[in-house]
Amino acid sequence: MKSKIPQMLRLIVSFSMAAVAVSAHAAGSLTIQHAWARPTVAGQPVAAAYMDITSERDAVLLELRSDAAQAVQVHSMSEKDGVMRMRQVDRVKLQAGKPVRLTPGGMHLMLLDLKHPLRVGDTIGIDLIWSDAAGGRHTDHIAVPVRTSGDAEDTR
Ligand SMILES: [Cu+2]
Repeated sequence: MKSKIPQMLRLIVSFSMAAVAVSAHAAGSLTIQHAWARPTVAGQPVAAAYMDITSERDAVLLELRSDAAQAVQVHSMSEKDGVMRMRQVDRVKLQAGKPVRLTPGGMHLMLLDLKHPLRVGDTIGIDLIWSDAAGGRHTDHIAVPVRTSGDAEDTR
């Protein structure tokens, strides 16, 4: 009988650890705010989209998809010799609790090869595929309104 007690304790410990792991998994998530995409000019196959992304835990944005475009990239902006240049960013690090702001003039999403022109009032879907330190792969789907300006630009 005595020898069974440590065994039971081990079981209880492993059960409670499993419970912690599950709840941490469920709690980790992305918060996306102020998402919007610009309407396209006729004939333009690309559009920019903006949003604030905050992760509860350290995470990495791996990939983006949209129902409105063949491809979605993250671009950074830099100025060189008076010319603004865009460069693709492969993986965006999301530090726990620190918002990554995608804004006009800064880092932004680029929707490439649009399947149809984006008009004010439209809503497009964007999937954010990200992974956390534990290696889990998650997908967040968001609905992004097409509008001519962000809803919170003035407060930034
Ligand atoms: Cu761009």
